[in-house]
Amino acid sequence: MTRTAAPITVFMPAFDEVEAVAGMVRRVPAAVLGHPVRCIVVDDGSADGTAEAAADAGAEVVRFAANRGLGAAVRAGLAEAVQAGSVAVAFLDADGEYAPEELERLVAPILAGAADYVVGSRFAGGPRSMRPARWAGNRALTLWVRGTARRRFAEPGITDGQSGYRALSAAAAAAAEVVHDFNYAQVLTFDLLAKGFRYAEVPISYRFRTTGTSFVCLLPYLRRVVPAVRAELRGERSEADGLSGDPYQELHQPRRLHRAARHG
Ligand SMILES: Nc1nc2c(ncn2[C@@H]2O[C@H](COP(=O)(O)OP(=O)(O)OP(=O)(O)O)[C@@H](O)[C@H]2O)c(=O)[nH]1
Ligand SMILES: [Mg+2]
Repeated sequence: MTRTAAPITVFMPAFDEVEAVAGMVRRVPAAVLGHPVRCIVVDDGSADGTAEAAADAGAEVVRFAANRGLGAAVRAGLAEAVQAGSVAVAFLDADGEYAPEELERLVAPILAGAADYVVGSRFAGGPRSMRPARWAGNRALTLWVRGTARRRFAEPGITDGQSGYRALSAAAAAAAEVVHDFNYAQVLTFDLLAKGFRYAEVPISYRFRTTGTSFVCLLPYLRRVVPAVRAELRGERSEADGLSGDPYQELHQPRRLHRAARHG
């Protein structure tokens, strides 16, 4: 690796994940494909010591003073990665469901110049342990996302609409807009497809969380997600969601806990 290699930034949105977050941070590889890897935890107003555990494990921590939602956390992580001049940015849940060791799979198509937006698919043949109800919900929602992407954007290849493991090129990260604070899963995909970024999928492993509490509850989830997807497809941008004006405004609000060097 040369001293001048631009970093890959990996961030994990985390809300009350104290049991899992430190282990996840320690599993992030120090370098991938010749690029140093920066690890950031975006702490979404946790009250259980998540931010401190992440910092002690060596992550940089961006901390919201109060809980804002997964979409807001991902927006802030993307902005932080762009500001740092990252060659690629990846993000994954902090709850242990996805494997930091698989980072290279996600960023390789981006570094090879073959894709701008890579989604790790849990339904592409990798080892998977998922509860039946969650499997059914994911399959149904994926059919919706897949059909919409095919009709609206001529993208037929989506097999996992809700994956929590994704990677973006520097250009895609700079252009990405997450239209609501609650979530990013579907709206980020439609946003990037609408902007012409190249989509790719790679198989990943998955195992359902064994710690913490899930944020997904189907009906309330749909009540928030469906209107946001409609707004995204209509091209609407909401001031309340922080999408007008300064793209870095998210970063001016969170409090930085402290920075720690992860490797020594
Ligand atoms: N619960 C919750 N999680 C958030 C929030 N903001 C960020 N997160 C983090 O976002 C990630 C995804 O949330 P999860 O609750 O795991 O969502 P999920 O993976 O779709 O659902 P499960 O499969 O049940 O874990 C986790 O790392 C959370 O800690 C929030 O406002 N609420
Ligand atoms: Mg999860």
